Amino acid sequence: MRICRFFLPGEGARLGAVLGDDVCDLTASGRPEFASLEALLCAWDVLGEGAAEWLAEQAAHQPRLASYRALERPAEATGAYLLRPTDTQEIWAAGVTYYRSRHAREEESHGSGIYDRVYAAARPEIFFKATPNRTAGPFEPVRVRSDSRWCVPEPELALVLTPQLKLAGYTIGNDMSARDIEGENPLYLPQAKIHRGCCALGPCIVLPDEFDIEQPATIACAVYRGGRIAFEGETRTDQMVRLTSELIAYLGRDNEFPSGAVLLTGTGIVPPDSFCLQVGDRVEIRIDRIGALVNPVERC
Ligand code: DO4
Ligand code: MG
Repeated sequence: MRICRFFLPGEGARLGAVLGDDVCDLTASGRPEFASLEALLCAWDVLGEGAAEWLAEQAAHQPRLASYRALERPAEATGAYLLRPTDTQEIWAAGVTYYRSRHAREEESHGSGIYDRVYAAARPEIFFKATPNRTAGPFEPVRVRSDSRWCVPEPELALVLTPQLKLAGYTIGNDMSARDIEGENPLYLPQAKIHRGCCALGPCIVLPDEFDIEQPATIACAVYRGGRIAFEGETRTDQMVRLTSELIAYLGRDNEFPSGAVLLTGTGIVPPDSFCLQVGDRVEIRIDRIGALVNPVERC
C-alpha cells in the first residue's frame, strides 16, 4: 500500500491512501490519526505490528476521490495535486554508503582520506539534511546555491520513520549538494547541503508490503536540459554497504524525533566532474516499485 499527501482545493493538505490507481481521502474520515502524517506516524507506534493492516482496513472504507495518475501530473483539471509526502518530520541523511560516493568525494577533497575512513568505519556518516520548509515535493523546484559553481543531485532511497524509529515506509529523496563547497573543506558540509530548496521528497510513501528492501531495486536518475538528457546514471539498492537497520539505529542514538523522521540512505550515483546542474534543468529520479520524483531546477 501507498500513502500520499495531496492538496485539495478548498480543503488544503490531505492524507490519502493509494489503492491501485485510486486515491482515497483518509483525512475526510475525520479520524485524528489521519489529520496529518505526523498524527499517523504517532498512531503507528501505538498500533505496533498491526499498523499497516489497520491502515489498509481504514482505507478500504473511504470513498475513492481521484486517480493517482491525475494527481501526479501538475495542475490537472481537478486542481488537486500531490504534495511532499511528509509534513513536520526532520530530514536526516547518511553519507558515503556506496563505493561511488566514497571514490568521488576522495577525489573532490584531493585525497583527504576521511571518506575512505568513514566508508569502512563502524559508525556511519549521518548528518542533518533539511527542515520541511527547505524541502520540495513533486514538481516543486529544487535549488542550486548562488555561491556554488558545482551543484549536483543526489538520488537516494529515503526511509520514513515513526517517532520510535519504526520503519513506516519508503520514498525517493534528492540530497542536493554543492560539491565545490564540500570539496574545499569538509567543515563546510552544512553549507554544501542545507539551504533553500536543498532537498526533494516524493512522490508517495510505499509501505514495506509493496517495497521489500531485500529485493534489490534500481535507482535511476536523468537530468533533462532543453529537451535532451544532460546526465543519466543508475545504481541498485544492494550496492549500499550499510543495512538500513544499522543507519536507523545510529540515527536514534541519544536522539528523539517526536514527529517521526526521514532518513536518506546515501547516493550511489555521482555525475562526472564536468557536470553541473543549471537553472531550467529537470531532475527525474526513479526507484523500482516506488515511482518517479520530478523537480525543475532553480537558483536560490
Ligand atoms: O560526506 C558527505 C555527504 C555524503 C553524501 O551525501 C552521500 O554519500 O550521499
Ligand atoms: Mg547524499
